[in-house]
This record gives sequence, C-alpha cells and structure tokens, in this order.
Amino acid sequence: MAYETILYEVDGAVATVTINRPKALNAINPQVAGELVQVFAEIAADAAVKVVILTGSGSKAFIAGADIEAMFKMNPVEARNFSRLLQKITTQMESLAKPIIAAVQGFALGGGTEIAMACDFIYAAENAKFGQPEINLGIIPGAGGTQRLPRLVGKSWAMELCLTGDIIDVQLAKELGLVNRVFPADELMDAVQKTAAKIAAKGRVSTRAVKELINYGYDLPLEHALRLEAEAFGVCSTSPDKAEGMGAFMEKRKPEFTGEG
Ligand code: DAK
Repeated sequence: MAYETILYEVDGAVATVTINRPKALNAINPQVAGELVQVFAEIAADAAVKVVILTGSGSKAFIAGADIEAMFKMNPVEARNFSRLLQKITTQMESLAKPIIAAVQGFALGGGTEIAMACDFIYAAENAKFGQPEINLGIIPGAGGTQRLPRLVGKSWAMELCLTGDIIDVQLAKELGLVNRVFPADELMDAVQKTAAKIAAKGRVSTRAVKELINYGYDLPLEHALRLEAEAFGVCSTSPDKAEGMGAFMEKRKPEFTGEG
C-alpha cells in the first residue's frame, strides 16, 4: 500500500509508522487520518508484524493535534466523516492484537496526546510536551482526552489539563504517569527500538493476552477481570509458546516463540 502522509517501514517483526507532515507539525488532516486507518488495517493483517512504533517526523512534533485549518473549513458532513475516521484510529489501535509504543518528540497536543494515549505506552524525548488545548479553540477533546487522560493521570490533573488547555513538559508528564521513560532526543528511537525488539521476541499469544487483559479488564470489576485473566491463562497454556518457554527454561536456553496470536 502506498502512503503519502505517513511513512511505513517494517524491520523484522517491528513496524514503524511515522506521521510525515513536519511543516504542519504532523497535524492530522483527513488524508493522514484515512492513511492511519489503512495502515493499522494493514498491520492487523500482517502476521509477520508483532510490535508497532508510532512516531512523528522531525524533532519538533509528534502530532500537534488535528489540523485546525482543515477543521475550520469543514461542512457538517465533512466534520462528521473526519470525526468517524479519528474515532476509528484509536479504536483500531486499542483493539490491535499487537503492542504499540509511542515515541514522542516535541509537541503532542490535542489529538496528539490522545493518539499517544491510545498507544500501549509512551517513551518521550526531553523536549516532549503534552496537553489538551482544545478548550482554547472553543471545543473539547474528541478522541478520548476526557476519558483516557483521567484513567492515566487521575481525575484532578485531567480536569486541570482539559479545563486550562495548559501544555506540560515531559518531567511533569512523567511524574503524572503519562510517560513511562524519558531520553535525550538522539537516544529516543534507539531506546524505543530496543524495547520493541524485546517485546517482539516474546510469544504472540501472551503479548496479545496481556494487551487485551490490561485494556479491557481495566474498567471491569476486579472479580470479573480476574476471571478473564484465568480464561486467558488457560488459552496461553494450550499454546506451543508455553511448551517452548518452559522447555527452554528447563533446558537453560533462550526460547524461540512461534505460536500464532
Ligand atoms: N493544525 C494545523 N496546523 C498546525 C497545527 C494544527 N493543529 N499545529 C501547528 N500547525 C502549523 C502552524 O499553522 C504552522 O504552519 P505555517 O504557518 O508555518 O504554515 C506550522 O505548523 C508551525 O507551527 P507554529 O508556527 O505555530 O509553531 P510554534 O513553534 O510557534 O508553535 C505550537 C507550536 C504547537 C504551540 C502551535 O503551532 C500550536 O499551538 N498549534 C496548535 C495546537 C493545538 O491547538 N492542537 C489541538 C488541535 S484540536 C475529534 C477527535 C480529535 C480532535 C477533534 C475531534 N473527534 C473524533 C470528534 C482533535 C482536535 C485537536 O487536536
């Protein structure tokens, strides 16, 4: 599939998606949104890909949000269609059976923070900045900012960030639990690739189960979520990866997981 506004690269079991509109700080217009929907469908269908890295082109921005100029000009039908595409992206990302790591440099604002939060975790450069500035445009977050942000950082901070539109630096984002790890800018991609390779070496059945259990179990009553965990544990036990993982441990060698997720 040929893309014009994103770069798509697959290296072994790791796919990297780079939003490539650096002059507009990688703002998401309808074309970018459509291509993201397509690329996540392509990744879902490609059994060779086990882990995804999502990043932005250039050092200034991950994604500075949805494209304000494009949204300003939209008629109601276009706005509805754009909204559906944006909603589809985060849904696809969370339901993808493969972990997604966000590599954030520079601005991740509005839809940028929301897309980063729909990844499974965030690694960021020292210049990264996050925020939900939609309130300054007379709108509200539309891709999960009012919902995923409180789940990640707690209700009070989510309230402050969504109500003030303030942009926060990476230190605060890390303190709040939005960002897992912070790196000097020139070390970020190496670190993300190392972690991606580490996860790609695990079994598909277990990485899928972990992602689904954490995402879908999180909002369930604990007792129900633990039931789901037990079911998934049972499924993992029937996979060839369990025999390989435990066999490798007993034979004192590295496991080679081949199970299908
Ligand atoms: N849209 C369009 N262009 C943008 C942009 C954006 N979000 N952000 C930056 N740009 C463009 C600028 O217009 C400028 O273009 P030129 O003038 O050079 O042609 C270029 O990128 C460089 O930006 P600046 O010159 O402004 O650079 P600065 O360093 O001075 O400032 C900044 C960087 C990131 C602080 C500033 O650009 C800024 O405040 N940008 C807007 C940030 C923002 O408000 N983001 C939130 C957008 S609203 C929905 C789901 C999601 C959403 C909506 C609906 N549904 C499902 C319903 C999401 C909404 C949003 O994200």
